[in-house]
Amino acid sequence: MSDLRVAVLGVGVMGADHVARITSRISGARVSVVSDYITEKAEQIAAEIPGCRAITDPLDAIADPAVDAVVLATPGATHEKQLLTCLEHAKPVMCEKPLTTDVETSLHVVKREAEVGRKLIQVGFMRRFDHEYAQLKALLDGGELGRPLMLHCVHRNPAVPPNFDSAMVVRDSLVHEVDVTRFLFDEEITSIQVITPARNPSAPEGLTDPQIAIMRTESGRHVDVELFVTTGVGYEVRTEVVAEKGSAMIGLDVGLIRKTPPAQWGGQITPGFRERFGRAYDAEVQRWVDAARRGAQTGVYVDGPGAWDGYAAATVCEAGVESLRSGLPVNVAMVSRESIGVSEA
Ligand code: ISE
Repeated sequence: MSDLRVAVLGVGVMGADHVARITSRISGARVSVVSDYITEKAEQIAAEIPGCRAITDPLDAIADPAVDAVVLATPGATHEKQLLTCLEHAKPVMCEKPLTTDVETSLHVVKREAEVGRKLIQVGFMRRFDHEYAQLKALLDGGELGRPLMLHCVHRNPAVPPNFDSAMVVRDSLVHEVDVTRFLFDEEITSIQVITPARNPSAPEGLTDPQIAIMRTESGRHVDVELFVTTGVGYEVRTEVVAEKGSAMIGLDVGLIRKTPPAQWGGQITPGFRERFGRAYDAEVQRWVDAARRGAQTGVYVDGPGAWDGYAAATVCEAGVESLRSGLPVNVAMVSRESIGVSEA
């Protein structure tokens, strides 16, 4: 089978990482096209990869005959059009979260994919590919802990880019715990409340940080998440499930522990999400490449969260942003899969 020829759209931090990953660590794929609104950046990257070209217009890049599949690492606001173009050309696409930036456009994409009749869209919720989350999921599914009841999460970033606003804490950071909740518990989130404790005086002006999100699922399970994106310390993502017959926690970041004079004890904290989830991104992209290559035989071009999961996350985040403004619990409004003809598989 020949290599999957991939167009990477958006070669900022995540896109450039994906180019490097596909070029050096992923088997069965190569980058044939790159595109970025900063043309020189795309041209510079293309020049370093044999057989790769830069194409300025992302929609032209998708349509190009030298492209079999697409990775979207462009800003969220451009995703809808790019995803619809991928569907129009029946090209498998791995889309960095968010699917789109609001519920209406996410639902439109889900419906369009259902009309096309092929699962072509995978959404980059990379935590599902992390070995610790996979272990936790297997433990819960194995039943040893009995019925899971609660999820306590911590999501701390050392810092965020200057454009990061209070709603992005929900849409960009909490969105991962939204997906983790749906992944671990296999059910939808029905309500969310975002409360705002005393503000970190070191947070940039206008950024409400920290925030606490409280969510409830269909069967009444409780989820709480501490979101603190300006700690100045390191990247800390912890997840603890409390179940009927015990509890389990991941994300303790216990690497090497050093004991040094005078009477000191300590180790290191992972600096950022690219380091913490680097192996998960590799696994995510490898599995997507394998599924896209097999797609013509199987009819399924993805292996992981799809457009429906992107839509579900968008509905919870929209309710979360509303709650952030009012301080009150907000019910999540989702259409049912059946009503729009979306199958489970
Ligand atoms: C960032 O966009 C990510 O996706 C990271 O995983 C998350 O931890 C961070 O808060 C987001 O800003």
